[in-house]
Amino acid sequence: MSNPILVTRSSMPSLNEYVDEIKDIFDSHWMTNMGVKHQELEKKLKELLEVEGVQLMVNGHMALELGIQAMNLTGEVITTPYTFASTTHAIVRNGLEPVFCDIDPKTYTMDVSKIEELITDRTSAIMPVHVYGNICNIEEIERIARKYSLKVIYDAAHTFGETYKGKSIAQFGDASMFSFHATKAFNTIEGGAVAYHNSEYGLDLARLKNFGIRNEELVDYVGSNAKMNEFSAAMGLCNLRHLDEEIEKRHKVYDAYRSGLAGVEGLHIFEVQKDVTSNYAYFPIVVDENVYGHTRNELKNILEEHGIFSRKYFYPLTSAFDCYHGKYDVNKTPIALHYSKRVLALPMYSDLALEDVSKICNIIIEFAN
Ligand code: T4K
Repeated sequence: MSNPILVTRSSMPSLNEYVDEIKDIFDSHWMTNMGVKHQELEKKLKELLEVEGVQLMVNGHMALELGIQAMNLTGEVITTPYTFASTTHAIVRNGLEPVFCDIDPKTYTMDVSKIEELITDRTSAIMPVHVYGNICNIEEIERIARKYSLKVIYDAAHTFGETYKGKSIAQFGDASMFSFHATKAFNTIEGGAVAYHNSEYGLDLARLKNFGIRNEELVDYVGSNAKMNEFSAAMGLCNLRHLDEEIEKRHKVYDAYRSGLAGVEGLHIFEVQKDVTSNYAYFPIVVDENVYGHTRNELKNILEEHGIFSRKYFYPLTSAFDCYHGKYDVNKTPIALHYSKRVLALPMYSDLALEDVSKICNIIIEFAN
């Protein structure tokens, strides 16, 4: 293969479409601070996500940090270690204690049967993650949250555009955070959002992303600066026009992988869950080395020798990060630990040629014992 194939490749509109979209920014010289592009994108996302409100942010991580801050949480937050650094860091950077729940071996989202045993009188919220395109057991999380009066904020970084039982994924929980990073199925270059149902909460978020400023003379929150700029919002407006097409192309890549890898013993592929419309954000496989004949790391290396760059999303568990100095015991989440050592995200993006998918599949098949 001549050109390397990376784990993903940003989707972009045509240059002309983007230039058209940013022309009025050059006319007005209004580049940030909730300008017209920002307002228009928020309005469009609110409609698409079918929620009371959406606050755009500079990235998904700040959306998560401020989403938590606006909830005035205290003590402990039950979450998952099987995620990107952002989820756990957002809890810790809010002065809260993450309490790690193990994952479900089918979806790699939080194992809801293990949540209640982790609840203490210090627990204030649950922060589950919809992993890849797999969504959490929403009904059970809602039941538990109601029973113990806990807030629920979903890390929905991977699931923009998905629906569950015909409803937008953003309708569940008190709030959901989405990432619009360059590597996501929908991107604003860098960007993110919090979607919510309570307008008071939305007002707090709007202030928090703008230094806590209420008006010219009143600053009554210790806020941050997390405003999305107009060029990012313009990219979002362009990409939103192509969202359906983007997901459809990813769907074709997903189908090509599925048929290409069907029957390879020792590899697990995720099926789209019942009642879910997927955005096909990632294509993870799970390698059982005893059956496949090679470890996940060996497979990653052989792919690299062919110029194909996969990623270990998610390894290591966030609870094992050096910055936490061994504070959390990874053995308390054995299922998450097990799969973090075996999962490999293969290249996935809308422009990935189907013949490249078949080459990748053939390398994986030939490498199997
Ligand atoms: N929660 C969860 C569950 C998340 O997965 C994430 C982000 C967040 C929260 C936080 O959201 P943000 O604050 O990021 O909005 C990438 C992304 O940077 C990150 O957004 C994402 N999750 C994570 C799963 O993946 P890296 O370190 O793997 O990215 P990087 O730079 O290695 O890029 C991967 C590939 O993407 C490259 O090999 C090529 C391609 N690429 C990359 C960039 C930057 C492009 O085609 N264009 C680009 O501009 O983290």
